[in-house]
Amino acid sequence: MNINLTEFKARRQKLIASMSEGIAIIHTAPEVFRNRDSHYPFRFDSYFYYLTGFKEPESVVILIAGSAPKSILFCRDKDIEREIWDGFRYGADAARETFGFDEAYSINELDTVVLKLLANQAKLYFSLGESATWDARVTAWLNALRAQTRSGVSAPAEVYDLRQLVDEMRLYKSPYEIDLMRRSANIAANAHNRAMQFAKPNMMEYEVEAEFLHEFYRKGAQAPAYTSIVAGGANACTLHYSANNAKLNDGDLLLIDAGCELDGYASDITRTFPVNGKFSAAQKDIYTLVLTAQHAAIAQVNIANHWNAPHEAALDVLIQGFIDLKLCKGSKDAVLETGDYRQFYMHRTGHWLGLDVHDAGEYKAPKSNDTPAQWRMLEANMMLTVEPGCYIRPADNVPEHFWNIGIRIEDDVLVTSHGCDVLTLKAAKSVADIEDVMQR
Ligand SMILES: [Mn+2]
Repeated sequence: MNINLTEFKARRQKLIASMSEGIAIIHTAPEVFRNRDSHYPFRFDSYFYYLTGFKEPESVVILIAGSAPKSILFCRDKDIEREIWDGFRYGADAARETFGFDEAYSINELDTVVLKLLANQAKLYFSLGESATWDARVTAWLNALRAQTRSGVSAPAEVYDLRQLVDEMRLYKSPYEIDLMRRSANIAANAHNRAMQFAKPNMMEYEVEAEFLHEFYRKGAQAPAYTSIVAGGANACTLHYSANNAKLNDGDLLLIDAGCELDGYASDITRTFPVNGKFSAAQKDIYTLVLTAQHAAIAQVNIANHWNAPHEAALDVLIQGFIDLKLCKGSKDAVLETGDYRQFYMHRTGHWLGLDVHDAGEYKAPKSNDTPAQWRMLEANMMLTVEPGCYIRPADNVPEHFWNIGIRIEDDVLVTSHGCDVLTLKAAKSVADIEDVMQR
């Protein structure tokens, strides 16, 4: 296995530098039973993975800041008997060497070693509240140290949320991360094109979903980045539709929100296309509106703008369109003010993207006591999605030819020093390109 040692070491060093003093404890995710003897596929914790590159369950990394900085891994023992059943494990020694830690121990030694490491540290960085099990375990360690006060041992007096420091780091993607995310985006974009070529009237939604799994796995992605939404016709108006078990009707649209995870990094793409390969007039009206809104939003992704500028641009286009198409009544300002547009567009226009599909990072700049929080400025190497949509459920105030049209168009966008870079352009998007791909 090829580990980018420099990358992961640099992340740990950067976090240690921003801690300035104290100790950080970061555990990976628990294994979860699906049913008797059978686990859900294991997915490491994103914070733990970000700092280690280590994918095995039952692992903890401890970082020590200050005059003698150190990174220490705790992991499962080498165990030939277990490896016969479950597969390869590094064991402490090989993991230390391969992943570039200063020290490594068996996870079975954590409770004893951690007390020595925690003793007399001023600050503890930990994701308090993330896991009740770990909260209790860390609390027990702190109490064990407090019980030794009379022998001159002290427990950390201050506990900080580790995530605040790491979230800021995760928000800015390194060249290594950008390269991975480009590859993740490419796999997903090709899968969307594949689905457009595959889908036909009278197929089931899950048949199209299977095309995504096929394309993801054969290109080396380890998993879908989230539960794929494959929503034909009216199902597209259910934002988090996941049943994927209905028939695709001639004349309906098919909305697919699907992306993959490659070495931990997510892609997140939505495309909407006609099941029979040809947009109807009403479908084309709404599709063109959403696409225009998306173009307007993407045009706002640059370092001169704050986080909310793309959303505001999309909303401006959508509201004008809703008025023109007689979906909303009144002036643009009035529709914005009353929020009447929410009948058709009820979500925001994007989110950060990275290890998590809804990635870590604040959307507003830290507030001080006297100024309210402001949307943070976009900066180079931030990665976000741009995904306006329009969902029209049957209603008395809606022209009937628009009923059950649900459309979302979503791309993954990197903020650059001179504008932005859309990573997912390969997935057909214009009416002409979609109809063309579907002909082939
Ligand atoms: Mn998304």
